[in-house]
Amino acid sequence: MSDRSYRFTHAITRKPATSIINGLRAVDTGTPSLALMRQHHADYIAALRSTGAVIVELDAAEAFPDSVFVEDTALCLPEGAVVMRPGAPTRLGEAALMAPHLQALYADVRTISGADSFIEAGDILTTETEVLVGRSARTNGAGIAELAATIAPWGHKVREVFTPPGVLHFKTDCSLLDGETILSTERLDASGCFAGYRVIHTAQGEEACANAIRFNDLVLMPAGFPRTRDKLVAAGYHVREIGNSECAKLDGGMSCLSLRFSPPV
Ligand code: CIR
Repeated sequence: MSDRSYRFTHAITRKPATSIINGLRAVDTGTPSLALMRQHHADYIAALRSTGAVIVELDAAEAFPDSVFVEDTALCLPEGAVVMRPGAPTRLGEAALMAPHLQALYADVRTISGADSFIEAGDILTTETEVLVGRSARTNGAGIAELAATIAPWGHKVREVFTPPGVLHFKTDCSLLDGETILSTERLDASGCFAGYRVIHTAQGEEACANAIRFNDLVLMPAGFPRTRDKLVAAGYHVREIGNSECAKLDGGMSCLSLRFSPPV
């Protein structure tokens, strides 16, 4: 089996803006500390870089409070990139801001452009064999259909799945660990969407750590979830825990903070 769904030569990140205190959140659990978030962000970038990848660090974009969560702006595949059309009105402009950085690395950059199409890449999980897209409050049927038509010529199959009610994004509740293994909350796995994959469940009460990333040899997961960490270590993964207390106040996790890809050489 190939490993292009988790081996990457590049990542793009964006520095947190001071306006992050106005970022979107489902429940207000307090104002994030920018200083601590910057420290966590630096640890995150250092972990990505330690795998040998090139990390592009973009300047903060003050006009967009949630712009540190770059993942939602694009889907990066081996053949090309697709600029998303975020369903959160305050985030719509973030996608266009990302486009030139993708065009610098990819010859083929497409854009979701239908007036009725909405899609955020936090709802997209790319495995070795398919692209799963969760319909959510941010991602609708028109967005999924437009993405499917856009990437079909590159040989990618989209499968529509559901994001559990009250959960921000599909990947809030799951992550790819390797070509055949998914980390998932029990509530998401219960929907049957991972039939055919090996699934490792987050420990009871630790659902908030389901948003992890496999990046080359590392699995980056939020710090503070010891039972799930121990399960991943026991399964043979090289786990790196990263502080996520401040991004968590804005419903953000490990995947949201980067675009991960290997542009065609
Ligand atoms: C939002 O609500 O859009 C941000 N506060 C959090 C985005 C997290 N992104 C992600 O899960 N991919």
